[in-house]
Amino acid sequence: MDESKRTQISKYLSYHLRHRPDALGIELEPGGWVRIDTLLAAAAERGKKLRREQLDAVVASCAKRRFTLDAAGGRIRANQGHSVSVDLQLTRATPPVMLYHGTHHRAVKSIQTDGLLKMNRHHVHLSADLETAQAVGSRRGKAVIFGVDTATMVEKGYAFFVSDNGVWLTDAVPPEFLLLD
Ligand code: HQG
Repeated sequence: MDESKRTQISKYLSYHLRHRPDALGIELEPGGWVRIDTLLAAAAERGKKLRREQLDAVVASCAKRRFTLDAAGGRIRANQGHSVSVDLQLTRATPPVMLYHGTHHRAVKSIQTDGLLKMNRHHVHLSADLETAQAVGSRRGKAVIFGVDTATMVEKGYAFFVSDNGVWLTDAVPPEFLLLD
């Protein structure tokens, strides 16, 4: 399978597992899980030919590890990034003392005023390293990177979660915890 086919399948899976399971007539189980045979059958009914080997190859080759298969290999989920209401069964974790959020320059003023908001996802997404924050921020134009003083946030009782693919998640980051170079 070539790169563009993999990207196309990855987008198809992200769209349905994070945002529109209803478009396939399926429901996410707690944790965001979907039975793979149900998913493939629903896709086939709608004219989308997707084979189990292709799905496995996309899951295995995704550098961002967007998807996880359960231990038995019967179910798949997106690790984060959902907009549909689902309990991802995340466990609370203590983050590194500083995390990063990459955004585009047009959002900076608004973020400095209102802090980081989850917008239409479940959480604010934060990265443990600058390179990832840079890549996330450059998706929509010139990237600007905020540091997040997670040490102080933890002291004050804010909750953090980490997804299976290492993305740090929290409800919101008020402006007083944001640092900009
Ligand atoms: C911005 C991708 C104005 C925020 C990425 C971001 C990531 C504000 C946008 C993952 C704001 C939301 C998540 C405020 C936040 N005023 N703008 N007060 N607060 N924003 O896509 O973090 O490829 O929902 O800075 O790589 O960009 O999907 O979040 O620019 O890991 O796997 O509002 O999505 O991964 O955008 O990206 P998003 P994000 P995938």
